[in-house]
Amino acid sequence: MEEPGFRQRKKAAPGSANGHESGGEAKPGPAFPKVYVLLAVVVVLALYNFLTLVKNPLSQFLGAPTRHLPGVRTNYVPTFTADEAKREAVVEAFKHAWHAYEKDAMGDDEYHPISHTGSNLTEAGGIGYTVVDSIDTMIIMGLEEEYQRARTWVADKLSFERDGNFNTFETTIRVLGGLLAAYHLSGQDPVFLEKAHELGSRILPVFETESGLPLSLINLALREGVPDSDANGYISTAEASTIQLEFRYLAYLTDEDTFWEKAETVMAVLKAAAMPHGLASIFLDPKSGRFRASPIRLGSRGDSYYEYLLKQYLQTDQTELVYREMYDTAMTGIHDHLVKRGLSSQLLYIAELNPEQSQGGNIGWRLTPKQDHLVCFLGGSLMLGATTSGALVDNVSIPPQIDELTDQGKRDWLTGVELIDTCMATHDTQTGLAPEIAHFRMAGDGVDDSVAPADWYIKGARPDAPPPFDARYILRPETVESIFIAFRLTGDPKYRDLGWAIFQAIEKHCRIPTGGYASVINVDQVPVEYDDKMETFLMSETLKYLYLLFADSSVLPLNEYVFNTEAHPLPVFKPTMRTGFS
Ligand code: DMJ
Repeated sequence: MEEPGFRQRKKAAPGSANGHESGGEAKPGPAFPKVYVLLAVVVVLALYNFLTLVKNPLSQFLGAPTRHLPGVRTNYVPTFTADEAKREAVVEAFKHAWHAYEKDAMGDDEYHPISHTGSNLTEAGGIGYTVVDSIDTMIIMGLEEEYQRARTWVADKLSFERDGNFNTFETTIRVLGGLLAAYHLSGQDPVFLEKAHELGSRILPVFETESGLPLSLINLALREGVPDSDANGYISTAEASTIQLEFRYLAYLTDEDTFWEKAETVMAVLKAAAMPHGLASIFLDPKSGRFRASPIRLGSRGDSYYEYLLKQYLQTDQTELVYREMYDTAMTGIHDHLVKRGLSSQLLYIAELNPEQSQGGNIGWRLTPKQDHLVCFLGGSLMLGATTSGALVDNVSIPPQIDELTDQGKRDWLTGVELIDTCMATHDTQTGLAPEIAHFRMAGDGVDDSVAPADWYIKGARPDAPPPFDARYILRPETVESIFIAFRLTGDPKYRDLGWAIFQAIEKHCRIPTGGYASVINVDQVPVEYDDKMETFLMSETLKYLYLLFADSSVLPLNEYVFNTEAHPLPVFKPTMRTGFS
């Protein structure tokens, strides 16, 4: 019986039958006429088909896949060779971005391509935000000259002796992650590990809190953790739980267990603080180690908590089961409470829950049909989780076969495929770029039908009013990140087509002729208006994932690398120290 919602695969001839055929053709002796060979093949095939029908597991045993998962086309052979022309177009885009930055603002943390200026995160000077975030992309793209200049800057100019408050999470994912990936990909150039070790050591004081949860900010020169007064001293869940891949790999490389222990303690605190269904509010109190009453969402301040549950499990070669359990629980919670469908289009999206205090003082949860662009990382992540945490076999086929996945794996795969479709649907704008935030229609939402489309819309966007913040595209990578993973796991060329469409929209609307790329203020306005900023994740993530989408699939295989949340690839390893908690 075919499972509902799954397509029947075209029958492939079993490998053994093919073997017999070629064997028969090689030596067709007169004592064994061709007609008998043909007859035997027909009988074997008929028997095989019959057995497949009556006893599906036999097909698994024979190694003949029976059914494809939805989202996977059946009439093509996956090709994993590079699309050289498109790959080189992405390299050209990277050079256009990097050379402009290098000319106007080399060494500064951030770049403003319209005014041709750079700026730093604090008045104390820069910490290599853009340079370090970009180095591994240069190595991956084979940009030797650019890489050598960036490496020289790191060796000679990069300093963490900065008396200013830097965001713990951002510094970790961009700078520490960038240094660690550069160390690995450069063939272990010691300059990168020395800098990574120095930076990691300077960040360590943030963990000196009552709970072990980190403080949001670090004064790198004073080596002092600083609470974020803007957030009442609370830390975002994503910020606390998205430093682990980096500190764990640093511990592995340096043999200094402290780095590991601090990162792992955070995860133990989060597990103990558990909210129902594995879901997590977006703020934590570093004093008590408890969640604050705050929204539950897969967008800003929540996203990479879920991403790193899976990636910690993958980083140590699927040996730390605690992360798999936490991940599986969370994915079920997401399906039970956050996965929703748009009113008319039935587009699948991930909603948010906002806490509301009733008169009796109880907390209730109100559903908001809002999806940040950031949530689009989840499509690819779910597909990756389905083929690892949700797999029944060690090496899942490309594309996966139904019998290779657990029920949860099948569910997550389907949701991942659909979520990528939804994220692509949010690119249906005047520019072909997706907005920062999309709202989905709900029954009785009171939205004026003459203003908002029937499926999704940008809240507050009106022809006669200034564009809302939600209407921006700031060069974010999440959709192409998911598309890259989906391509690697399916080989379906449709994903290359989708990625190319996004790349072309970026080229058309974000590229500044004099150099660099800028964010656009309204994805539904042509010609666009720019915001004078080129986010560092354009070069570290968006262009890297696009490059990898069009590269030969042997480049950074997903079973050998985990990408940190800033797209810095870190190798999978087996830990040499005791790890894990329960
Ligand atoms: C990046 O810095 C990281 O991917 C982070 O986890 C979320 N946001 C940006 C890119 O959008």
